[in-house]
Amino acid sequence: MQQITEQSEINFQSEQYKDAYSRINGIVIEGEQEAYDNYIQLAQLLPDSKDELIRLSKMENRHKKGFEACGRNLQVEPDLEFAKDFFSELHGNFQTAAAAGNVVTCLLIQSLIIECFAIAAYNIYIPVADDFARKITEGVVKDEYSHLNFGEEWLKANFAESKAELEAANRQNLPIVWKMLNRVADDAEVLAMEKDALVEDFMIQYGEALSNIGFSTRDIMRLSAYGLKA
Ligand code: Y39
Ligand code: FE
Ligand code: FE
Ligand code: FE
Repeated sequence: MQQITEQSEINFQSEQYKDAYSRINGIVIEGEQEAYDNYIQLAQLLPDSKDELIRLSKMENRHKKGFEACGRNLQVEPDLEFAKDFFSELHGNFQTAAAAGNVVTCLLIQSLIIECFAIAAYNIYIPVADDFARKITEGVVKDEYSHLNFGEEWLKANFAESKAELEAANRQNLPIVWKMLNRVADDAEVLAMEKDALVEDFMIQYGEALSNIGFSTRDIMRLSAYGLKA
């Protein structure tokens, strides 16, 4: 496939690659750190699932260490300041929801939106990654599917009571994902990650998740359309 050709053309040591990598690596390190924090907060909000959520938080901490090693391997300094700003809107919405006890919104933000974003990004990255980062990312993406699955199962079990809050949280947060994707598209392209492929993979994961939770095809179309207006 085309990716094989592209991969052989990638110079992981070029200044252009390392410059773009400093921001993308910063995003994944900060993202994993925030995911760790979010699962600890979710453990407090959902005492019945506390042990499971603490287990997920520990996986996020391992992911962070793995991606820090990827940056070191390429001699790249992650741009964590950029990354904090990159996540600030979703971060703020999660904190507001957590403070209000809106656990459904917290789950939509972390376990659906952010996990689907991670799965899409890691799936698209794996074929074009350097050998070291590919091995790390292959291990990480398997875990991310299990995190998405936690959110799906909980929301499926509580679908009727969660539906209205999910709709509102989707409307509030999905447009933010498109802004984030647009913001990172040029750097992703330098890493041979195509924006169209990221969007496609995200929409497939997110649509499947909404379907597994109990939304109809018609609902999924309507919910997905909020992103497009960003
Ligand atoms: O659950 C998780 O581990 C998610 C926090 C990690 C988010 C990773 C976000 C990846 C976006 C990278 C964008 C590259 C195009
Ligand atoms: Fe993770
Ligand atoms: Fe995760
Ligand atoms: Fe390309």
